[in-house]
Amino acid sequence: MAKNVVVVGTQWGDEGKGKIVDWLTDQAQGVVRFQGGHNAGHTLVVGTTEYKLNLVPSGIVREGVQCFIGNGVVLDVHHLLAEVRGLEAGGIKVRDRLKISPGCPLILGYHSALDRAREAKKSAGEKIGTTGKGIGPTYEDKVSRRALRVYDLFDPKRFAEKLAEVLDYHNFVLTNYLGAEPVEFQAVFDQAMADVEEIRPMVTDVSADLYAINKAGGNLLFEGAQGTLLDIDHGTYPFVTSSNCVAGQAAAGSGVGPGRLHYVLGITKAYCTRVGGGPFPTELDFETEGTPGYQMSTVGREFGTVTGRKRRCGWLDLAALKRSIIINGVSGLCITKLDVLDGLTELKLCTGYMLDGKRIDLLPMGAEEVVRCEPILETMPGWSGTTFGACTWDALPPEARAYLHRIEEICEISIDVISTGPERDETILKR
Ligand code: 2SA
Ligand code: MG
Repeated sequence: MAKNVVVVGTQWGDEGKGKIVDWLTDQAQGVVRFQGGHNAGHTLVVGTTEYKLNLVPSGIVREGVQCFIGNGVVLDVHHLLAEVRGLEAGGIKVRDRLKISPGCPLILGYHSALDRAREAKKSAGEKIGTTGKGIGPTYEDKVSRRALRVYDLFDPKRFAEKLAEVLDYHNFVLTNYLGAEPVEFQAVFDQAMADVEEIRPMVTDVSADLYAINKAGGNLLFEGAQGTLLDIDHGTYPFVTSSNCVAGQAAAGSGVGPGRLHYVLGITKAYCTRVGGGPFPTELDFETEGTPGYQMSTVGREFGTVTGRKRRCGWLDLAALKRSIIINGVSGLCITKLDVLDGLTELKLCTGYMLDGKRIDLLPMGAEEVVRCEPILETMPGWSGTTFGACTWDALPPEARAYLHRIEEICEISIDVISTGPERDETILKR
């Protein structure tokens, strides 16, 4: 029987989902993106080659695997085609393996203009720190039913009419409210039309295709982007992205019924990072040499893949992780980048918070309360040996095993996979 697996980030993104999706793709016939857009940055290492993907599902580096961009993804066609060409120049066949839903809302020039102008207008403490790719404004258009979608590209007359109307509205906002320059109709229209013939052969009925793969006994992998704590509903609102990043979105964002999601793998980095604004209860100083935060930042090479921004770093937050496990229905965890903690004399785990004088065990909803959370930290001994590249559970130092066991105990979940390096074989399958 087909088995469909959803891979989601349980933190603020950058948990190392790309590597795990690539590793699991060995067992899958289709890999599906179901939310987000080219704000995602997924890095994979295969042999000596490093791939950085934004829109193309991480399954693409395995020959023969079909890759799908579901209706839940907001699509910058121009960016996608550049990514496709880049991969093809590196010898990877993409076009006959990549399928795109006709229902994806299009990211067009005015979306990034709006995104950047909105951020510029905010005061320092209010800034979300978006990637500036137009993600939020495109989801706004989708929800307010004025978005142009992929299928609109194939009817230029209708496309032009809709574009004129929507641009009229957005240019009013850009010039009158945001104090920015208007966006020219012709430039947006011409660029969209220039991409039409290249994208057309890749557009298919994704929901039906995924159903057919399952019917033939094939397995699907759903590749989440960003992370649960950036989810538009459940994250640290308003410091979130504009899509649902939780596992349930795999169904709505691709047209697969929720009964066909069989296992949810929650990807959790052995510490926490966050890029952009918003509360982060376990945040550490990551700029002073010799501190644990500095080690996370430098050894972990914590820079945004899309924007190059330095990621903020902190201890693993189990009160936040527990919240993620609940809302995703996580079946098992995969701990990544354990090796980054190698050599620290002691480690801390956040087991709950003090909020307004009371102890709580779960991350509360929305930024306002999270800002007031004081983490309750439990100290554990570090390990002196290395975990880098370990391929078996027994090869891990006892203190590393104790750290992992403590996570399982507090979160009442099993760790099924441990990633100890970027390469495919630097992975421990625990159960
Ligand atoms: P947006 O652009 O509207 O989605 O930004 C809203 C918030 O979501 C965060 N966000 C991310 N956080 C971590 N990783 C992401 N992808 C890139 C990466 C980010 C980068 O893999 O490193 O390169 O900076 C990602 N995408 C969005 C964002 O920081 C805002 O806090
Ligand atoms: Mg990333």
